[in-house]
Amino acid sequence: MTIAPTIQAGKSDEGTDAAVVVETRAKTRRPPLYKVMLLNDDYTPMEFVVHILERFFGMTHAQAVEIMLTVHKKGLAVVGVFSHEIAETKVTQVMDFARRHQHPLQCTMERE
Ligand code: TYC
Repeated sequence: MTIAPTIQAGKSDEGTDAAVVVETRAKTRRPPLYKVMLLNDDYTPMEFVVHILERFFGMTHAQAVEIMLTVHKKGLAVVGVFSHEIAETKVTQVMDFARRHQHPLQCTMERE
């Protein structure tokens, strides 16, 4: 957190033009992050999910296989954490791609 000094003009009844430096704590708030998750289903082919993880989430083939198997066994997995806008884009890309290939794959986001 940075400290931003502000300058306040001296009050007129002080009979001086001296400036006063006031240390003010900057109110910076980190933007919220969102988990993007893939959900398991019984129909989407494993290779298709692996392809999605490589294509939209920049995973290596080995990483993608590992995460796909986690989703397959546990029911879901977090595949990335992003700003709201990027998370929404990822969800849309995955859902559009799955729909175009007629797979029921579901991708959702949730505030961290
Ligand atoms: N359960 C699917 C199968 O056995 C594979 C799968 C994995 C589907 C991950 C969706 O998000 C998913 N073909």
